[in-house]
Amino acid sequence: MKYNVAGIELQLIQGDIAAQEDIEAVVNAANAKLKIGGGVAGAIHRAAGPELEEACRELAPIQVGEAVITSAFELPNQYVIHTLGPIYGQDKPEAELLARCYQNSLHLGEECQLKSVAFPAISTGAFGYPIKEAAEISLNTIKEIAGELKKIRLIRFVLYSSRDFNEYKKAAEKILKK
Ligand code: AR6
Repeated sequence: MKYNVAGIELQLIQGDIAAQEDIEAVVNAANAKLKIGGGVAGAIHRAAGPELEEACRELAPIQVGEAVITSAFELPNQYVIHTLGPIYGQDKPEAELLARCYQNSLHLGEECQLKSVAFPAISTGAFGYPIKEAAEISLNTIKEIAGELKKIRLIRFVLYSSRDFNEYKKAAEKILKK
């Protein structure tokens, strides 16, 4: 699925965040220590190789909502942007903290002159954020800041399951087609 948000192409696909060959930076749903972990962080670190954890060491720990950038090593991308999402029901205000992950990741991408960034659905796995709410927050945040982005021309959401992909599609029809 493709949408146009203030001149930026926003794509929704079902797939693996570690297999996005045509994207400059992929976003990692990281843990505070920037260690390997499960889910997205596991897939990204396994594909990038041990040098990624090494590069992360001097940047850790990060705060909820913060984003930092490293090289992507063996991944087919140039960079990994690591962001720490809120744990649902624990880190508050959770909607604002989740929005900050997207804002800070995109602003960092912009500072690094990137044209394309791919996101997973941050916080919706181990951190328990309901996918419908998380989809709406992420798309509304992008809609709000799209006009400030001058370099980034492609934002892709890589959703792991068909259920998550369908939730994103519903949210995008509601938020981006108005
Ligand atoms: N590609 C795209 N999406 C994926 C992939 C993949 N390869 N694998 C899982 N997802 P999670 P969080 C989906 O748990 O909730 C880690 O252990 C998954 O189905 O990766 O922010 C870290 O170390 C879900 O929808 O991230 C942290 O401790 C979404 O990506 C903690 O989990 C996010 O799931 C972070 O939790």
